[in-house]
Amino acid sequence: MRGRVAKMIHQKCTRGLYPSSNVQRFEVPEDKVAWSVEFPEYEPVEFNSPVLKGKPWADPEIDDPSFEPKWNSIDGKVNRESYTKNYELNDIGQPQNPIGRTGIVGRGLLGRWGPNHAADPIVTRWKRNSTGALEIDRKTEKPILQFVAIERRDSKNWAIPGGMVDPGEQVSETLKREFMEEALNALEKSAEEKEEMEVALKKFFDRGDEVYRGYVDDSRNTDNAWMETIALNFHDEDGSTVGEINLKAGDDASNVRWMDVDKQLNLFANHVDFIKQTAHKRNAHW
Ligand code: RP5
Repeated sequence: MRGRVAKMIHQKCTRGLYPSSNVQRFEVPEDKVAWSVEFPEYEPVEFNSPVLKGKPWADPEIDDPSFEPKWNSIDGKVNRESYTKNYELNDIGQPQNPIGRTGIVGRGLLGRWGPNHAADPIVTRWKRNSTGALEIDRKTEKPILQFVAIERRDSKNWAIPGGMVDPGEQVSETLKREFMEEALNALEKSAEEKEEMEVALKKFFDRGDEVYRGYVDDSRNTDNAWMETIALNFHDEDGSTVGEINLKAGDDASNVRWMDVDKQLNLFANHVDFIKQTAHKRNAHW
């Protein structure tokens, strides 16, 4: 999987404005993305968002004497390993993006130098008509899958309701927690309601199929900080459990809904690749 992942990505972070800023990326032509290709004109600006200052979830500045990260390792509670390969450090000791140039140096909006680990829960059910029968696509003659999509509050893009793995947190926990926060508005529920939700979802989230593990083509990536994720598919075959749950957007999501899976989907980062893998795995319409 590793080689294929490296090839298909880096399309959303090589030109244009860096998100939530006026900072322009140095344009990187496709054939100059790889570090192994000479690009003497390359002079990207540095951007470290002020929102990172003093945040408990963010690393200190790279030259902070108290900062002694263990690169390419599990560093205490922080996973600094990359799913792609061992990344290198540049001549001032910053991790180097394993895929290549992004037109910007520093951390941008990302908390960690190097890999920033996320998890993406792909919750699916079959699309059904009013009688409960499966809806079949006329062209591909395959049943249509639906997944729970959220609209991100930051970019307004539709996306899988994923989120960052907290320090020391198990990925299986992140997957459930992010789904509950973004697609079920768990942060605004009472302790009792949350407990009920946990019980109802526990079994469902116990069994997931991994569809992706690797680098994410996220518009926040920089030459020294980037997103990586594990995406798991949780499928409700007869639509009787999560397929019937009451969705409500919360936390970083401004909207939530069941979305039909189709190759025309336009989603945040390279989430469409994860959905495509899911459709193939379930032998669904694509
Ligand atoms: C993407 O950003 C991941 O695939 C995941 O969906 C998301 C995590 O970042 P936040 O939603 O926490 O901003 O790269």
